Amino acid sequence: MLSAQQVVQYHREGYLFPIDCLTPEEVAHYRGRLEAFEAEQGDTFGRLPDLVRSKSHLLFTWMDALVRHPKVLDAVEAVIGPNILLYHLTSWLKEPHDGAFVPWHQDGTYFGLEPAEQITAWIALTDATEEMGCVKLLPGSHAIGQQPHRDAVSPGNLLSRGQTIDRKLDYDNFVTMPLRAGQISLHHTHLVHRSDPNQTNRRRIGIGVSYIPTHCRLVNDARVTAALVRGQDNFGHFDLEPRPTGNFDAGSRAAHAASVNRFFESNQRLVARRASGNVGI
Ligand SMILES: O=C(O)CCC(=O)C(=O)O
Repeated sequence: MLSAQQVVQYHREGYLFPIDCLTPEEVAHYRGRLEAFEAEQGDTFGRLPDLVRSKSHLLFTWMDALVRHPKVLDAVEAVIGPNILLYHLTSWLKEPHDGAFVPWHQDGTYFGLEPAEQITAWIALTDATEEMGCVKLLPGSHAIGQQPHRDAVSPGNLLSRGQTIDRKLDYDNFVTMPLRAGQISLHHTHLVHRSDPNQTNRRRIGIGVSYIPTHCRLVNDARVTAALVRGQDNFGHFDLEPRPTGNFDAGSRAAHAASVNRFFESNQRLVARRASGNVGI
């Protein structure tokens, strides 16, 4: 799926885009399913609430299918090898002029994984232009390794802790990563990136999927869940997640709630260990 040159480029720059993956029919299907769910929830939910934004591959059979899309996994496999776990998933929704943004950060900050081989595939279910608030990044910044962040929750900040990198970098020299619906980008767990508000009258929808090779493990003493999406897991560092049997049915809601709670508890434990000096950064 990726050429040898593209893989070299990913390792050198910490990102790669655009990669054509979904057909227009597939984009319409997945966007349609997401918007049908939102409509069903009506005033109760409106936009996807925070918990449904996380790990929704456990809630919906169609999201489970999307994260296993062969073209997405082929691109990921070219970088991290054939045995692939899905560690986390976040739906990034920006409504017209809603002010939602993401500050400069590194994805690995609260993941607590080593080695640092986690890769995020950002799947565009709508166009994501600069005006719509696509991702911006600092090329090559993955090479600086994990940096300290401070939490800065504020209105519109889409990150769960509002975390932002606590270091002066050359923020003027960013690259903009626009995508068309159906394309994906890839970025490294340490790549410094951000995104600005959507200044258009169109929705911007991206599904950020964090994949890891099965040999990755958590550095804290928590045990969390992950989904085996390709190959086999000969390491057993994670409890494997069940695939949803329905859409937002009682069984998948229970499995989802348990996994999400364990994920955020583990993040919390990592923060505490860092505060007590137990983990480097
Ligand atoms: O979608 C966005 O605006 C931010 C995405 C992001 O931070 C990520 O995928 O890690």
